[in-house]
Amino acid sequence: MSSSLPDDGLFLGFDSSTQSLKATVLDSNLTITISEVVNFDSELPHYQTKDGVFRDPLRDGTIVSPTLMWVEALDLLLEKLRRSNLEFEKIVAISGSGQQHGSVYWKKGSLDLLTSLDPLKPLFSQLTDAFSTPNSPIWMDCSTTMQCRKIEEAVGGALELSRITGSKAYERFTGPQIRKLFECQPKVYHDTERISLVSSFMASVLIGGYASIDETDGAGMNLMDIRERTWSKLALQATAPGLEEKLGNLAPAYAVAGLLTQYFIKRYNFKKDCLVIQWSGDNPNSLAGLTLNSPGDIAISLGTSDNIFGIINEPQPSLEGHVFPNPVDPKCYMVVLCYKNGSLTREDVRNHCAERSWDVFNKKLEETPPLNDGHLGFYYKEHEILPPMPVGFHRYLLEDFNNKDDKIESLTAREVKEFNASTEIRAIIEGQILSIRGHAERLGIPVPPNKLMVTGGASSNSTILKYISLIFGCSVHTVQRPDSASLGAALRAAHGWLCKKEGCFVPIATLHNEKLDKTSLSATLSIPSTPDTAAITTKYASLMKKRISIEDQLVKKFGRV
Ligand code: ADP
Ligand code: XUL
Repeated sequence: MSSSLPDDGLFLGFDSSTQSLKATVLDSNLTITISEVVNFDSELPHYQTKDGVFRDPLRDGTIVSPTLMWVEALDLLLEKLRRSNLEFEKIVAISGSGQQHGSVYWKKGSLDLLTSLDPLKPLFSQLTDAFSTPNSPIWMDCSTTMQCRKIEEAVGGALELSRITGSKAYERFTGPQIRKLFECQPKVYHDTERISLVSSFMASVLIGGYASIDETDGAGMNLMDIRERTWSKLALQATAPGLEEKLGNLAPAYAVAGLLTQYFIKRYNFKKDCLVIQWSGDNPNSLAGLTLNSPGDIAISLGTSDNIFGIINEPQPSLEGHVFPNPVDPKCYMVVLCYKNGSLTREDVRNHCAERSWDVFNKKLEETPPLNDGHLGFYYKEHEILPPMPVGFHRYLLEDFNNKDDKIESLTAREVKEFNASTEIRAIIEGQILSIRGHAERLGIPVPPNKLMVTGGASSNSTILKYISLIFGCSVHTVQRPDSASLGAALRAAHGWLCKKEGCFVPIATLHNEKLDKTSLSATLSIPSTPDTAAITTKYASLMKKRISIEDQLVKKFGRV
């Protein structure tokens, strides 16, 4: 079977994330030719977001983003791509990545707006009136605990919901968000003709019609049966009445969502038969962008949130983490762990302790020894998902800590009020990585993994990478550009184009083997494997167990169930 991509064709991938909209363009050798970004706070200041969101306007854990801002960002990004001399007429397929779980509520009659976009006007001015509520709840929201419990109860418990949908009910998942909207704003719910995820929303704008939700991002809703890949009747009933017709159909991530609508062809001179491949979630796109392909390969994405994902053959959903269908291989699944306190919490510590500079942060981090002389910190600037903890910082000192001692687990932890700046910096970095290792192991992810990839904004920080390598005891691979989600979307655009050309599903590895090896998208950081580094990794394993036991106690004391 030929896997050839069109010689002078280009593939465009977007990433509509929490803080920005990014684009990556690949040529037919899968080499990156252009990348651009629009930052929401600084380039669309009139929406007045901070980090792309409105935090807790109702003081109940609600976190939303203005839906129209994402549309205006698309206007702006396409103008930037035009100024970068992107040859729009060569783009044969487009796909995208969206922050997972966020939802958009299309008002009755909006399909007409979408099908009659005027190419002489920007998009945002034509979609001002398209939404039954102007703000989209996003993944950072934690206001739906009550709805989560009711949904779990209605389907027969948290484990049963997880068995069906791949996750117990989580506040940020779209089903609980929809149930809250139905309960608190019934008129808005009734005025809604279609509910999209961020991913299918952006795809809808591109095709000028409602795009399906893809089966991978659909698993982040607590509504889809992950084995059947259909809406679960039980979960639908537990969520809101008349929901199925508002959700539309599901489609595999490699399927064609539709042809690019005339609006873009006329306004930007895109190719007439340019395909729009289903958009999917950011973690699934990163999995594709990092070319993870074997069970035991894992990736750590250090973006606004920190996420860990890996490939598994058989889903074994539990009360921790999530199982999603693999977006580029319909036969298998991916597991995901999500931490809300990622980059923004690191930034907070950087701002307080390191003059707002990553260079100073790294310098101070290296002023303290590995294992931080027994200082352990738990930093929850936002309500945490993993573990379920409210906002608060907790600092401990292990009594009689002796760096030579490998019985760290048995030491007593004494709570302390504060750390000095360099201890604080090491405590957040080591703490976050130890927590990742601990929870990944609990989920059955092997440590050291077969292959460990790191991506996201903070993966450009080689000091952080060094400690990931030491704590996991293996080399760390990074991608040339920290944005694996838009890269993954561009690769999926090529994959979707190929599947369409062949008339059937084609493994994405066909592309990897022939093209990707040549493009050296990844770089590797290897810490020399010496008896000293091996000893540090062993001590970290022991410190990790101690940390997890303190964390379990914190959850018992403060945690949300
Ligand atoms: P998202 O895609 O979730 O919007 P990104 O993956 O683009 O986010 O990551 C953005 C984050 O990257 C910023 O909030 C910033 O804290 C972090 N970042 C950027 N450079 C560095 C660095 N050198 N060290 C640590 N973190 C960094
Ligand atoms: C994953 C999650 C976050 C968002 C961030 O479950 O909630 O990683 O996808 O964009």
